Amino acid sequence: MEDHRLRSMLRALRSVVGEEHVLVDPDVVASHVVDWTGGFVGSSPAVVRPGSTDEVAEVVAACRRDRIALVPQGGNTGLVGGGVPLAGEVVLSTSRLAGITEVDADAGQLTAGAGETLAAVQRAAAGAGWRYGVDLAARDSATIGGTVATNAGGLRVLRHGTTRHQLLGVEAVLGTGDVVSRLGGLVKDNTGYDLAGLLCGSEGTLGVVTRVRLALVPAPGPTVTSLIGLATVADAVSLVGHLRRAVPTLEAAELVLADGARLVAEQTGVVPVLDPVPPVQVAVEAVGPPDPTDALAAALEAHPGVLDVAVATDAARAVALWHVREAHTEAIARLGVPRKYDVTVPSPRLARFVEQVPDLIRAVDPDAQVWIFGHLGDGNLHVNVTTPSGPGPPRTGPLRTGRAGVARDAVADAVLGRVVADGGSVSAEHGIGTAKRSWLVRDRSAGDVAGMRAIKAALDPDGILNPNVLL
Ligand code: FAD
Ligand code: 2HG
Ligand code: ZN
Repeated sequence: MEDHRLRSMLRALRSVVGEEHVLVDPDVVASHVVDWTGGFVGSSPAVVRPGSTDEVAEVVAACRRDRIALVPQGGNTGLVGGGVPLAGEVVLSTSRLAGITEVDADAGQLTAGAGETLAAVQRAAAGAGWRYGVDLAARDSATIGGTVATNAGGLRVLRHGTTRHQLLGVEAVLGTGDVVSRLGGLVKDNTGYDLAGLLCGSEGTLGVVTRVRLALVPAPGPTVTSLIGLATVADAVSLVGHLRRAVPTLEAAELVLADGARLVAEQTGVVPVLDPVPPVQVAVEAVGPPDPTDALAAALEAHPGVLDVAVATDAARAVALWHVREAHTEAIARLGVPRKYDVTVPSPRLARFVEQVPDLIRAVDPDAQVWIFGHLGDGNLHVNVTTPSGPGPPRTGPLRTGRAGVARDAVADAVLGRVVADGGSVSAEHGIGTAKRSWLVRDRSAGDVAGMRAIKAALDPDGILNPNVLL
């Protein structure tokens, strides 16, 4: 950006949010221009931290006037490069839009600022005798606004659905600068387009979410967590189908494979709970009332193919059982920058996919190490690929789209091509971001994409919101 344009932009931003909330110190800005994996690195002249919805609206209006692009950023835990300013955009941090402003214990709802962490929302829900239905390992850093922007999934989708299913309303500033706000918590509200549902999963491309109204679920009673050892993924798929029928309060059913379990043990020094490590493990959790422990035990007894079982009925032991699943992302990150493919595969094809994908990957990258784990209960697999020789260079600029500009990536072709052929989704829960932008047109129809472009043009006519993401 030319000097005079930069100076005038900084002046405009400072006049809205105050000098101390326009960060320009390169050491401070540095942590905002790289993603959690280290695979996407950008640059930015400034990080602006508005403290209210009105300030967000003024920032967006000022940027629109001067055609300056913004990248909304919450906890920066996203895994598809969507919060990284790859082309020198200004970062709009939601860190000052925090706070739980209302908890309605009778309705089982709360209102939170977009910058509040998921963990804080979970605590506020528990404090009111309820639970927030979404949970994921990045809970202490991921913001509630980020989870809405990405329609985050996580560990309890099987029972409670994705973030979209908890969302009753949002307040947001659109790319036009207009503020939309519907936070009354009406469960039934058929007054036209569902803007909250539209903004959910829009990855910061249509508006900046500033506050959200969330529905809560009943607090859990007695809880049982179990790690189940099996011989094959096909056995695991069939077991989960069986458990869903036999234990209706099943909340989670998560897949772990033996090499991932061993990696977690090596990298974290924590001895595996199931030892010897079985080829496949499924971590399940069910909640009461009534106490689901006996129903789970009976269901496991009746099912062939179960090799080993560990059970926890207290919270500390449950954390120990969950470790092998939850520590995967961290353990893989210690090997270097991974390539991540977050996909849904239809249930009848899932076992074959897990069996065949490592060979498909190694056919194009013989040195690749392949790690597969994920949310078996909803068919969401995480395929992570690392290379012993270390990662390639990080992505430092936006991907050009259009046939000629699409960078060929043989590993992505192998994994995502197979997903599309199997009738799955190239993004289950992390979003398209910048990482899978070229794959949108291969997954969604031309009509779908045209519809999305029309929505983008209407709500962000100058294309100033997250220009390197999604479309
Ligand atoms: P960011 O990373 O800051 O941003 C993500 C995207 O949302 C960007 O496109 C950004 O521009 C946009 N955005 C952020 N805030 C706003 C806002 N207020 N308004 C508009 N746009 C906004 N994800 C899952 O779905 N399930 C999991 O199980 C899961 N587990 C994870 C475990 C680990 C260890 C890690 C590191 C990540 C995991 N994630 C998971 C990914 C990540 O935590 C989620 O995508 C989360 O929703 C991102 O929230 P954030 O606040 O960090 O968003
Ligand atoms: C999980 O389910 C997250 O643990 C992260 O979605 C997945 O690291 C990944 O690929
Ligand atoms: Zn996940």
